[in-house]
Amino acid sequence: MSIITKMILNADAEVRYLTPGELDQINIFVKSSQRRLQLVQTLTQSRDRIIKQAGKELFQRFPRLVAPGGNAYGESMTATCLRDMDYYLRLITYSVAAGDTTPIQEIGIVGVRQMYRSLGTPIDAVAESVRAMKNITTSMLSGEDASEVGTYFDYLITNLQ
Ligand SMILES: CCC1=C(C)/C(=C/C2=NC(=C\c3[nH]c(/C=C4\NC(=O)[C@H](C)[C@H]4CC)c(C)c3CCC(=O)O)/C(CCC(=O)O)=C2C)NC1=O
Repeated sequence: MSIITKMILNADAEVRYLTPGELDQINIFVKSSQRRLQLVQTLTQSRDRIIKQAGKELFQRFPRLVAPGGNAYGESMTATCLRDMDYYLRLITYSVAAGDTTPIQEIGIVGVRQMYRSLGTPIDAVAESVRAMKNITTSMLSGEDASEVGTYFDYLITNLQ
């Protein structure tokens, strides 16, 4: 759901027209679209580097994850862990495109706690992997791009803890 869809649903639920404040928000969203799409492109192009580096930092910090008995132990489990990180980075790009946290929330947060519990995956370590991706990503960017993408990473991290 984009920020515009969300506003329309909210207004319709209250059987009212869009307010001047909402129109202002749409205006800001539309004006920033070129920058945001460029940002999505940058993140998409850098995904391998971001995930590889963040994975390295995660396993250095929590070596027990990849030690015998750890949830990401063994080549295929480690690859699945990195794949989950890729999933989350992809959801971040959806939210940057939509200007809204809904994609992260609906695809990546609802039900995920229970799922990771049943897999024996420590969710705090998943949150840590997202934090590592955030640090790498924001260090590649500047200004509005860094702060915007940082907001979505923070939203995800908070909801994974
Ligand atoms: C886009 C929404 C979405 C998410 C989030 C998702 C996650 C997801 N991660 C899974 C497994 C897994 N996830 C991990 C991840 C990790 N283990 C660790 O120790 C680390 C902390 C962490 C990496 C940061 C691992 C190792 C498995 C395999 C566990 C197993 O098979 O026992 C599985 C089980 C099925 C499978 O292996 O594919 C799902 C569904 N799938 C989705 O469609």
